[in-house]
Amino acid sequence: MKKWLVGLAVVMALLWCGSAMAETCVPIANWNFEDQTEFVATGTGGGGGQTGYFVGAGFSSSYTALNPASTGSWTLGPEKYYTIGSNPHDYHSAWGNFGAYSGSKMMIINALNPSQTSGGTIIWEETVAVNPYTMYLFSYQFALSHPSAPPQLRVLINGVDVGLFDSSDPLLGLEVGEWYKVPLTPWFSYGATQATIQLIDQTIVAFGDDFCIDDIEFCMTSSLPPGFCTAGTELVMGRKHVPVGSVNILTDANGDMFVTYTITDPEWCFTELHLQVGGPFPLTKKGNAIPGKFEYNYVADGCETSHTFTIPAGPLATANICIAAHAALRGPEIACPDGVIGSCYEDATGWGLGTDFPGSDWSMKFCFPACQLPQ
Ligand SMILES: [Ca+2]
Ligand SMILES: [Ca+2]
Repeated sequence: MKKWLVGLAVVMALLWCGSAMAETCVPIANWNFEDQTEFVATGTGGGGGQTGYFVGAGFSSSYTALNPASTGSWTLGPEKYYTIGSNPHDYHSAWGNFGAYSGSKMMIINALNPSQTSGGTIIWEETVAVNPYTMYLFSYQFALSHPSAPPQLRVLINGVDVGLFDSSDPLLGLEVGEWYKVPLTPWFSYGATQATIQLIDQTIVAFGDDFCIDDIEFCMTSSLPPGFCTAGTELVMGRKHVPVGSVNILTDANGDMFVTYTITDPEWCFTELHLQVGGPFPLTKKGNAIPGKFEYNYVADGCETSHTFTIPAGPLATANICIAAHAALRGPEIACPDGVIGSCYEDATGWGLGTDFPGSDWSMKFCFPACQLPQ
């Protein structure tokens, strides 16, 4: 292949990756209500139908669950009830006659009234595993089953309010039975490894406030929210700069910074980390960095492969930032010297790859432009 053709192919590949990345949202969960079929009845509800619980529903709710088999003109008449059914009209004669967004089932809800806020207000709740310092998007399909009091629905993730959907917005002009995809709500996980997602109604009236949801989705995306930015470098070992992992820096919209060390070489881990963000860097008279005097320090529980430091926002966030990231590395087990009892390992020094301090050792710092923070 001619050289310029190769070049063109590379450029095309990069462009392709760029556009694909921008739209990537890898589903980690999709709740379409198709699998929740088995219902265990434990009582009789205020509308005459059976109440109880769904087996393996995969979510929880503070609302009373109605048996989908308990169809009738008013079985979902009592407030703070829900079922998983195929048509809201099957459970309330005043509700719209329409089908699920996906498949044949949806969550059909008669939201709570003002006297029912005790015992929880959660319509739907689920906890899923997430990756730390990763962006997620949450969304769901919504349809009114009665025209009165279109609800305002709020999403909480790990107890934090992440978004409000107002189905009464006249610009939407939603009609009964019209499915609408609620705009994607971005959520950043920070250090969390789990996300507890809660959907609540905050309209809280008896007449109306009746609706259905389907295809709840929560997915991971490579995009970052506005005001966030990232930087990073390799974590290298020894004077020969052998790569063993990475040092990644994430700055959020508040200017808080998260510095994550990750070891990717399976033979190595770290026992201690020392981090200095911004100068002045503690140096010997000869100009070598003194990691033991850095501002941020971490002693591993034995030997670890990942750790994140949280650096609160400060004046640093307005300029170029320099970071010195040191790691005490431990490698493969080796024979112990005579007289030493126990386990012995190869050890080495690691630094975030950058430019050398003036001294003769190979201690380094690396610099990157600060985020442009919103004013
Ligand atoms: Ca469905
Ligand atoms: Ca109602």
